[in-house]
Amino acid sequence: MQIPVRKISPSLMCADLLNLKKDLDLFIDNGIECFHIDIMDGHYVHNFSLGFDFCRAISSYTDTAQDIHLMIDNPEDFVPLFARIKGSIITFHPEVLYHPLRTIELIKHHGARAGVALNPAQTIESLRPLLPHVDLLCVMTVVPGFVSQNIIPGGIEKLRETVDYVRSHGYELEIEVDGNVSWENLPKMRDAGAQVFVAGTSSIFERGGDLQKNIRRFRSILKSEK
Ligand code: S6P
Ligand code: MG
Repeated sequence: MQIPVRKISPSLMCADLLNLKKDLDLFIDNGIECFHIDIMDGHYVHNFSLGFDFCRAISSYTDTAQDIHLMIDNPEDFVPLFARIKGSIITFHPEVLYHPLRTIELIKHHGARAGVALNPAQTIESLRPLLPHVDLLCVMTVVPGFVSQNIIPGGIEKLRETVDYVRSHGYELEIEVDGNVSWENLPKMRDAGAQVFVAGTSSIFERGGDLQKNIRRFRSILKSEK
């Protein structure tokens, strides 16, 4: 199987919303592959972030794919809404559902690609029945809900073991890593075999940083080999 190119997925929750257009233009000019959009409901996680109107506004401005991360209860209720975003991949947390396979089907039925997230408290084996049916596995290396957290203890090892498990079983899906993808952790996450990297406050959007320089720096780390 050919491993796809490594992708940057900037977490727009971490962007300066008062300067969003400037940042979007920079990302688009740099050929960014997708935008990571965190959706929270105040129930599944104790926070609120972005919403459907935000996705729609981005979609009216650019065709860049949206990597929509639903950290919400009852994700199936909102699939038809988010699937309206062209080129979207919709990732949900399967532990909130009795019948996650139905939600995967629903996402596909509405024309989007489907992803599932692996919580720090879950093992990859628990998601095994879902893996043949999804396009993306999002490995969380922080507990979902907030930006600027430290990686969970053993996060890199868990990512590596997860990648090895998925590849050794031959599942053809992209593996994303989300949470504290920092300058320090990024090379280790790359070497562990992740393919899509959620870039937030600990790298691309670091406080006082230069976004253009940070995009180049991120890319050059992704292009280097082990
Ligand atoms: C966390 C969320 C993530 C964050 C990302 C922020 O609940 O799902 O996508 O936006 O982790 O990046 P950083 O570098 O601040 O951890
Ligand atoms: Mg996320």
